[in-house]
Amino acid sequence: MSLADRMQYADFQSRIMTADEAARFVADGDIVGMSGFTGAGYPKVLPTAIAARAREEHAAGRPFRIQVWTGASTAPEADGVLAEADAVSLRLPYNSDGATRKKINAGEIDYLDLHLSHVAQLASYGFLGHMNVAVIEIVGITADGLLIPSTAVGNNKTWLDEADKVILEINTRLPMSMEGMHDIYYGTALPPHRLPISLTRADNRIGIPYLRVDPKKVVAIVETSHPDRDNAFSQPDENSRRIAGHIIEFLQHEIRHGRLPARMLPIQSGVGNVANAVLDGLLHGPFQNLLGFTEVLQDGMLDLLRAGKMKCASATAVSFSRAAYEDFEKNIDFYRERIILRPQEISNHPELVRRLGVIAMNSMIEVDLYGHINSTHLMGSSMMNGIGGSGDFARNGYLTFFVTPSVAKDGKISCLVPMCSHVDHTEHDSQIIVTEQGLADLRGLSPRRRAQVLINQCAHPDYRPMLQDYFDRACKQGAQHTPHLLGEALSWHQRFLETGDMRP
Ligand code: 0RQ
Repeated sequence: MSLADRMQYADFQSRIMTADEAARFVADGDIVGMSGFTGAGYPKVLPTAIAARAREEHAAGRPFRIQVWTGASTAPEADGVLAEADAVSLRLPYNSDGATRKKINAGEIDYLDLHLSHVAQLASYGFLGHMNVAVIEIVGITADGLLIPSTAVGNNKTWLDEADKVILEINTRLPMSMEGMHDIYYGTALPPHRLPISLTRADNRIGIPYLRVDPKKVVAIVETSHPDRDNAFSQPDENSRRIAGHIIEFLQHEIRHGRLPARMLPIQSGVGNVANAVLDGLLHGPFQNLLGFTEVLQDGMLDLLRAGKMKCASATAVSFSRAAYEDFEKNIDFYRERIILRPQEISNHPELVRRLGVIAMNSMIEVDLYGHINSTHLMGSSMMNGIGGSGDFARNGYLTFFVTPSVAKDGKISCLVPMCSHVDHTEHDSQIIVTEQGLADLRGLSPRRRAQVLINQCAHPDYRPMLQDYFDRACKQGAQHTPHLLGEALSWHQRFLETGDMRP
């Protein structure tokens, strides 16, 4: 379908222009809110045009750097091109782009790593500064001037409300027939006027299928026809399959003991290969009529929907491999009935996650003997991606799983360590830890008991004696409630930095 067919609001005709022309509306120092969430729905051509603009300004000896706020991660053609042009001064709230990560870790880009459910309200409260421009990908505009969202909703509603100027990228490659899949909730007034959110099931709709924009703010409309990034997955490996097996066995055990309803509760699944393997495990597991209440809908959830094992999935974005995207597009009428894409302040809303009783499953980098979780930093200081939605779901879920292979880098790193080198989720928020070795159910356990269960169930055999030795000595040497040897607690990380291996 051509741009003319997708742009049915006559008033905007005169605002159609090239990306280079539209980039002129962005100035040095601006706060720019972009669409995009886990490699979907990000602007495809404006970032390159803004990057070119930055290079031009730099060559003329003038400064040009902007703040880039998104929903979550984008792609090399958004984050990557801007970082490479030194066009970004600050980035929030989540990033997985390599070029941007490098600059964040070098201290060249300021990075705010935020809970994804918090971002829209922090922006509306005015805590982060005033947004100058929003650059939002959509698939079309109705005759009434309503915007049909694309493959990610993220923070688009808030960016459109908050920004002074709006640039719309209409993506002619994505299906217009996504119309009706989205549920945009406009009930989040500022406190003290905020009301309870009337969503009582993961498959409820409580909003409208369109984004609103004040037509006076729209300064440019640009066409693009690039697909979303290919979010390819590797086939589940042996470790991922074992982790998935432990989780499914545990869920069945909980149902047998009456602690989990037999019809199950809505499922949240984080990003990455392990998370996808767990979904693959559910595909072959015994559960029927599942609901998804998650932030990103990956290939694995699409498989569950297609197989009829999952009735409906609520998320803020899809993040598919090329093959899964093709299936999504071909069977869009089927999926439109079964997928609901919402703003991330709703998909990840802590009160909804708690009330709906979501089963949260997220990957981590490391866990320590007492159940503190590091989701974001390698060896204490190097930022990997960000906390994303893991805290929104883990803190509030009915059951909270954190998963990881027991070792990384061919066994040179233990993912169960005496003390985490960085903490994103504390012992108060973690419940069930799973590695390929086994599952540690930490519910109801005091710190010392947690440590022993984690060593027994989750440690890799190469590291189990080292962990036991540390814990035994910590318990003897003047230990109190949470036994530690402070001089040694981070020595495994230090050894890795010095020798390339945590083992002596
Ligand atoms: O390094 O890429 O150099 O090989 O970390 O590890 O095992 O491939 O794990 O892709 O599932 O990502 C936590 C990063 C896991 C991700 C994290 C090294 C390892 C490898 C990646 P290489 P894997 P995954 C929903 C929820 C936070 C946000 C979140 C993440 C690389 O899941 O970003 O949960 N989560 N959001 O070798 C040093 C360790 C290590 C280690 C692994 N202990 N020390 N390096 N690695 N363990 C989504 C959103 O919120 C948007």
